[in-house]
Amino acid sequence: MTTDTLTSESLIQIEDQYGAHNYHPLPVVLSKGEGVYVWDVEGKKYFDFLSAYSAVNQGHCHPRIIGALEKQARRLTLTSRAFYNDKLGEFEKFASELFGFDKLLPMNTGAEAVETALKIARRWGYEKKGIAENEAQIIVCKNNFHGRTTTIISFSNDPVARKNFGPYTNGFIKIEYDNIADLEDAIANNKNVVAFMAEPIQGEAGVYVPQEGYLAKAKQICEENNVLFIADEVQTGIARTGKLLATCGNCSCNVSCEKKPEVKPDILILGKAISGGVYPVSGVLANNDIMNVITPGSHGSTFGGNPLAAVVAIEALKVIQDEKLAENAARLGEIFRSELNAFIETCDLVKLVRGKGLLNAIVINDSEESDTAWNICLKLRDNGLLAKPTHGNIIRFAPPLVMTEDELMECIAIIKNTLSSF
Ligand code: IF1
Repeated sequence: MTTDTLTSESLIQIEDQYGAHNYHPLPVVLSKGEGVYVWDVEGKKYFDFLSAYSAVNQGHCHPRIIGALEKQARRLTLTSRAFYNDKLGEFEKFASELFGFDKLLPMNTGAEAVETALKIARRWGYEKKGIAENEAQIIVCKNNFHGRTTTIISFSNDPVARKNFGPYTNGFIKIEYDNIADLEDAIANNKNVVAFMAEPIQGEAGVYVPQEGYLAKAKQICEENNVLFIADEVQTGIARTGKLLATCGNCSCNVSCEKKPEVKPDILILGKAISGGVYPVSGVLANNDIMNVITPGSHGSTFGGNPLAAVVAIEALKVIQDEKLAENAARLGEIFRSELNAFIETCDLVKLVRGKGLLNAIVINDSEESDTAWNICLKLRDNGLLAKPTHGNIIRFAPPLVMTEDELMECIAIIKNTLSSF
């Protein structure tokens, strides 16, 4: 029995039998992707409106990124960091200069990069800020999503992500997102705070965009209290929200934007689309006074900084710049939200639409426990568009940033027709 003759149904059954049940995917089995499109095993074509959770911002199987992958894959894929390789330095230089930091620490998954940032912040707290050993506190936001490791879910308040995975890692203080007073209080009441970590937009929580100026004010409070500001841009970064970075400090990218150095994080976490979804690549960027607390042998990973990841990431970042994907995301995002806002005036089913660039979501006018959002996604699938609810009644819409205006208008029509049919 070879899988290329199997139907979607039989492939789902095989996964059900032999695969751990750690996901509940929408029932569609994809076998091909190109740009904004994916095809299922029966050959049906869909618009991808999730982009693998914002990992394929450059579109599926971008030829330039695949070309870089193929060329390097025939030369050298992995050396480990026991030896140097000829691509890592180029990637570290390219990324450090593009995002405006002294150094990059390369890892593989977003969660590993988040863990790396937490370790750097803690060690910086002990060795530079003089916090007593093992007393470091890191402030995080309620309804955060930073990954699935034991430490990261230790500061999650999502019972599904946390239940029965204890004992949990200590040293985290939870505050309300988008609440400056909470941040000020947490810092004032805890002398051992070394860092504040936040997503510039809370993706999994339902694409919560904080009020204008929140990040800048948070950064300023951190600066005044010698607390590191850590931005988790694994999902919001790499042009997804209409700028190279959602925090968009004074980096050197060529995306035309007002330079707002006050929002520049002390530690920047990237993942997902830094590789265009072609290969697991993540990383942490910081300046020397912070990054140099990492000394030989104090952190690493087998695949972190491998030459294949390096060339794929360089090409994926160049595609973002060359194809002006941040500008495209900004422009199409405006169209998307204005079209959907006009539509929901006439549709009781949707309470609101929110987002930035091409990271958007609609809130369905039903309870979190209802399966309305799920059923809408099933109907969207039947109508040729793939999306998935985040929490209960919220559907995230995040197409690849290479989408054209015509394609977007086609998707908006599918969404409107589907919602109207409920
Ligand atoms: C799942 C969510 C999105 C992230 C931020 C770190 C990570 C993620 C801001 C960890 C990963 C992924 C993980 C995936 C689903 C997806 C997700 F729904 F879980 F929350 F995108 F919103 N920081 N997000 O969004 O990166 O280790 O996965 O490479 O775990 O179900 P990772």
